Amino acid sequence: MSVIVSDRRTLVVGLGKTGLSCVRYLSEQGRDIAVADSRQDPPGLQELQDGWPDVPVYLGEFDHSVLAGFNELVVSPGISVAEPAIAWAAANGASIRGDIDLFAEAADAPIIAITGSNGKTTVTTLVGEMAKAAGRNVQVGGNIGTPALALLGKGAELYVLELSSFQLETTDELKAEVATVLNVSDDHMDRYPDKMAYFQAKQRIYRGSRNAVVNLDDALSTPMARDNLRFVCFGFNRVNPETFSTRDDDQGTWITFGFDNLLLASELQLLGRHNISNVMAALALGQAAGLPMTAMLEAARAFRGLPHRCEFVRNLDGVDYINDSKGTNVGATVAAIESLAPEQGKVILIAGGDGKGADFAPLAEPVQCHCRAVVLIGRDADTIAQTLTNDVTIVRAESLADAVSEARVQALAGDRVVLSPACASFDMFRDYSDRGDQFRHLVEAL
Ligand code: UMA
Ligand code: ADP
Repeated sequence: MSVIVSDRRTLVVGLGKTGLSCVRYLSEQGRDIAVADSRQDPPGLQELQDGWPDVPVYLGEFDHSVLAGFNELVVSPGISVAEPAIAWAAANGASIRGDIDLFAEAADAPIIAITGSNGKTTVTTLVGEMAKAAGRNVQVGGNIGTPALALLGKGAELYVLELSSFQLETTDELKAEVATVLNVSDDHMDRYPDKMAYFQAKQRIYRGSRNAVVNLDDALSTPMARDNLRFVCFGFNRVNPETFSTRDDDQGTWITFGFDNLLLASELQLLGRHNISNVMAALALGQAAGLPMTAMLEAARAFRGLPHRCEFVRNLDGVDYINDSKGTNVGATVAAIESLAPEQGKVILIAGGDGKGADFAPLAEPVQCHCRAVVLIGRDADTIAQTLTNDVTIVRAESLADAVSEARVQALAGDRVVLSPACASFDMFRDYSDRGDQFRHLVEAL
């Protein structure tokens, strides 16, 4: 096969939200581009044909002879760089990049970059609220929904980016003002060969960063390479200079910085201990980026949390019903069980779905300690059941409606029914928000 490579030809791989944002950005730069998507009818096709009719599009299985004509591939996060066709192009000299890499080159204001297995969206949103409270023009995006490149050109004084491991795979050097890996627990094990590969993708967020926000309660949060990085730390019960932490006294649990009390956890509107950790992380990120403390604390007090994340739905017959549909991995569900277990009662957990290849073993102990019953739905119900002990009642349900009815039967006054599936939703629902909305409607109808 003869390969003709012109000066700089770029293939945008993927025609979802990210792909379209790359097409828009690269076209504005006057670059010679084409688009490929492995699907026959990708979501952005119509918009591409309307907006950029001259851009060539290759649909269907990636073809080596097409890829060979490009010396740069800008790959969407939904496609692994280990995908054989992408790996082939890389081995044949193409540079593999992503939208965050392009964004990093063009960004004209400091970047706060946030990754982690859990809490990304909560912390990203809260940091955005803190910056707004401080009167900054802040642009918030990335994995949270708006592609990073769509944030450019809006006069930002600060960017706040939620980044997934998928996006970080193709990010060479972000040069963030401040970056964090909030925590690491198993997720996306259907995409990575092992935990190390997932961890290494997350660690790329620190490349070229000036400040690192480090979670002292999770060793995997610490940057592997420390060159010239200033650390701001957070963690429970570690009152120290330059550290965001907590201290308990007769008024309750204080969030602290250094030796100063900042606010009481009871002033927050968020449920759960993990959300205290998220608030500490947000304060640390904001402080490292120069946001004033008073505005940050005001925003933390006002923040009501996000739907589908430990969200209170209703109390019926003395039982709280909680929607944690965004608990799509084991770490999130462990946090939900431990945070939401009532002092007097127990948790009735509704879990199950598509486990993405996860090891469910870490659920066994919290379930044993805090759950009265577990109601299982979805594809991986049996796999989860095998990891739980016999001491807790396990019930299978065919549908979410059956699961909610069954949970009501199992619950006693003082208990909490918690939907926190530890799994993705795609085997039974459109997405996690569809699952959470259906749960809320079912519970409201009880
Ligand atoms: N796909 C193909 N063939 C292709 C290209 C994509 O089959 O050639 C599939 C992917 O496997 C995936 C779907 O299409 O199933 C979407 O992939 P995409 O890369 O086109 O996704 P975008 O629409 O660009 O959305 C992406 C993020 N999606 C993913 O990483 C899968 C969005 O995060 C993000 O909001 C958006 O960019 C803007 O930055 C979503 C997500 O699920 C919410 N993220 C994962 C998570 O949070 O767990 C990582
Ligand atoms: P992400 O964007 O990383 O998925 P979210 O803020 O959307 O994070 O929360 C996802 C899930 O993780 C929810 O179930 C939420 O209750 C749980 N969660 C949030 N913060 C944490 C944390 N710090 N540790 C563990 N679980 C968390």
